[in-house]
Amino acid sequence: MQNIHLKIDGMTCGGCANSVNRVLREINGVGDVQVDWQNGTATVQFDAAQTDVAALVDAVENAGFNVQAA
Ligand code: 9UX
Repeated sequence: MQNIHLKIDGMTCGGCANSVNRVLREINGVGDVQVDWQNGTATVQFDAAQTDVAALVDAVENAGFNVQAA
């Protein structure tokens, strides 16, 4: 497992953080997810054999947020 940090714009309450958390956890290979909506960041643990950073970024984008790997 490895960790990636994401910079996420557009999270304005804890519900947004829950949404981001959910879409990331739905991805096979994702382990621990920590989302901080006030700082606009997320740390995602994932298995590089099962998924990749692009898939994580796409999932968050599809949930309606602007995101980039940080
Ligand atoms: Mo809070 Mo976020 O009411 O999509 S859930 S702004």
